[in-house]
Amino acid sequence: MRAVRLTHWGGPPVVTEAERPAPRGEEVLVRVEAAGLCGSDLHVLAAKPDALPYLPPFTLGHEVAGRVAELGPDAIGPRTGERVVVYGPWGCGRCGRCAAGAENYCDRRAARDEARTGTGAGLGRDGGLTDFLLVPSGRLLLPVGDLDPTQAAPLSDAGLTSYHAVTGIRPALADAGVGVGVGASVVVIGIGGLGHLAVQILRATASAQVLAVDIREEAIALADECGAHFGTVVRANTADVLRKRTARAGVDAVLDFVGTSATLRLGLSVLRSGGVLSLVGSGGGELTVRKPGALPPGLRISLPFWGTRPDLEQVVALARSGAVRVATQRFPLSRALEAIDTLRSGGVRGRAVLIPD
Ligand code: FEH
Ligand code: ZN
Ligand code: ZN
Repeated sequence: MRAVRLTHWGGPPVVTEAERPAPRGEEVLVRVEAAGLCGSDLHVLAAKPDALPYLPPFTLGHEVAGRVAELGPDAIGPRTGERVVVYGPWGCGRCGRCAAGAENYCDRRAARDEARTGTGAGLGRDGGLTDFLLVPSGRLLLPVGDLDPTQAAPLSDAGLTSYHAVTGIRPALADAGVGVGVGASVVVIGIGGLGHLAVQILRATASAQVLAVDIREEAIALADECGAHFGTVVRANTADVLRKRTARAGVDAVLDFVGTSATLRLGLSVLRSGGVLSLVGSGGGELTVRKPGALPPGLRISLPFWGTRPDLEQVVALARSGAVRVATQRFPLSRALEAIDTLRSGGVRGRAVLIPD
């Protein structure tokens, strides 16, 4: 089978021939039908030696959907032939967080990082840019019924991360409704693979006004298609424009899917007191947290990471209901290297999805 692998730190992705794995014990073999590309794949490819707790070589791809092809003798969960999406954060499976389905916040993560055994498919363990993916346990598989696999795969990362981030700002949206009855407002910064899904998830699960911001006109057009109430490319007066849309002292929550110092500054400049800033994007931006200082009183800052299995069940249900639709740009697996270059150059609209051809 083919596999797009990171063979050594700083090396280019390489398409190699690999043995089809044979599942043992609880393991489950999934025939990959679709695998999304993520900005984090680019971070993995660009990482300096020892920057990440992984040991190359391994196959890339942590956003995977397919059909169960073969079960280990002790496998639990979905049966052969079922279409599934792979829950990407592979925790220890036994701590309190994992037992609650929050393997993204596994209590043993530090020890597992220390061991450099990898934290999931394509993240130190062999991932889904291949024909067959070996998954440690059926607990990491979620049936998706007849959902198109090119829709299902991006839900396991872009959709799940966006849904989890929206869950984290719900308290601020609930607080917003107290008093004069003017609805809540949320600014979504960065309408890419995650941001366009966050707009849809907000429209499907909250009554808040959704204000979209990006540097690209085509991204604002996508936000509009996804149901944003308002969208603007970033300009010098963007903070004023956004504040004026809220009919009050500012917005209740900001979802920053870019995460640079500039987007963090913009987000902070439009938040009202007691608002929530959710830093999702890995842009490396910084902000100074100090009292006394310039931050809004009562500011709540959240750094959500990926999502829980219950979150994944919810976002898959939204997709199956038609409330969430992923904008995808499809590539055959044989053109994986081209897809990675297209993502790196900012040329992907929505989410890039690779399909074994
Ligand atoms: C995964 C692993 C490490 C960093 C970031 C990520 C995200 O892409 C998961 O959504
Ligand atoms: Zn990712
Ligand atoms: Zn755990």
